[in-house]
Amino acid sequence: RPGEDAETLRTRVAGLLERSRARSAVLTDVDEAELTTQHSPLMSPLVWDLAHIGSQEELWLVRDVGGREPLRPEIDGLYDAFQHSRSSRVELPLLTPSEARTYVAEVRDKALDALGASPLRGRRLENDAFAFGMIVQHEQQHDETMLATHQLRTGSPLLHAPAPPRRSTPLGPAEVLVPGGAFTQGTSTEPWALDNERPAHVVDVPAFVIDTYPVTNGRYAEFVDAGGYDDPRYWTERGWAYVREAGLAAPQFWQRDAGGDWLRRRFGAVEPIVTDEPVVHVTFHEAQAFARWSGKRLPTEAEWEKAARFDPATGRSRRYPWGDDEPTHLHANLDQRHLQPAPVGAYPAGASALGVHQMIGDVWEWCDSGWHPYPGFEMFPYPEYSEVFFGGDYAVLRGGSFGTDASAIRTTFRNWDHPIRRQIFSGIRLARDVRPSDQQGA
Ligand code: AVJ
Ligand code: FE
Repeated sequence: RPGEDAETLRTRVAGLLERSRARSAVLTDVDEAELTTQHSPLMSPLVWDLAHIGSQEELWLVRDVGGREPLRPEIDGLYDAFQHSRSSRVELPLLTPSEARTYVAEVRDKALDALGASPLRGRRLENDAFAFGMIVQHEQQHDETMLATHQLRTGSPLLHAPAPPRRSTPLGPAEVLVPGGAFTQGTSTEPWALDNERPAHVVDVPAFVIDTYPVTNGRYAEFVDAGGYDDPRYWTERGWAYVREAGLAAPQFWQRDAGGDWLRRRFGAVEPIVTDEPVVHVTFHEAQAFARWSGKRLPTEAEWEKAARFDPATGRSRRYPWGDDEPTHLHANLDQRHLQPAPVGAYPAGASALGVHQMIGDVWEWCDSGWHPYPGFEMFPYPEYSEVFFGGDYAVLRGGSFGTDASAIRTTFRNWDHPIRRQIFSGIRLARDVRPSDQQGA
């Protein structure tokens, strides 16, 4: 933060480290079998995520920044995500749950020593506590991954949270016209932005129209009930081949009750779907097909970011939709506070300057962009965070979900995943080209 002295920064970082660890503790406060079971071949056993969190912290904070001796060099390979696929991790000689807990606590002690001893400037890795910010975000990212594992597990509920806020003000217009012109995408100043968000660069984005709110369950159910999954006209060739082969017929975790109404399983509880809540657990292919059925399309990444942060009054790009201040519970549904998306319109204080709601939090939003570096990209600090994935078979997701921590999301944050993935908290926001009738001030 501007003008923050090293001691204040240290205290803030220590607080964030503690907060991420408290969340990891909640997500792993389950019995041994739950921790060591493979709930899905798409996911690691929870105990792998836990020790992997410690392993990355040891690598970057204890060994690199702290310059200390390795605690457990012999387990580095076990927790290297590139050496072992998620589906194979359950077969490895992993630390037991109690060993993993001891390990992450020992690493944390030494990381806090390193925090106390670091000048938090000088080396690029230490500037503004970047390495610590990266590790806070890394733990929070794995906490979101563990939350997805919890969603995949079957059995009675283990996690509980209060309901999200209801909508208390009338819904606005369904769409927002975003004026054409240059805007600044990405960042060169956000201290904890990861390499793929950098550098700031000016892009010209022609005028387009974006939906004010994410797509709801109610609207998505209309697509399902209209036979959307049985009509190849809505799907790309690839999407159609996949949806047939995988036998998809609705978002993941949806099922019909005896009367034909939609229910959904959420963290072990089966409930009726709420029609005004953002749809979640859809693949990129489903998002695209839904968009085509609606007569619209998905936004590009640049469009999404402009709608989220461009302030037409100043021409500036904001840090968050609502301004430069960090998220509070009034701005966005984040931090695993509610464990479900909030109804559309529930966060009026979080709207962007252009009037687009819930771009941060609730559900990740698929963009019609592949995973590519920005012009001027420089890998930092390791190629396996972003670089090795560039050009692969991925689509970009933006904005974070109810499972994302505030420290790990901002308007510049870029996530990516395979177009067939939907165990993540992925949803949809629609966009479209401008039509002549829009110019009359719609
Ligand atoms: C940026 C969310 C795609 O979870 O695979 C975690 C983040 N990188 N450990 C992921 C990450 C290394 C990454 N995503
Ligand atoms: Fe990781």
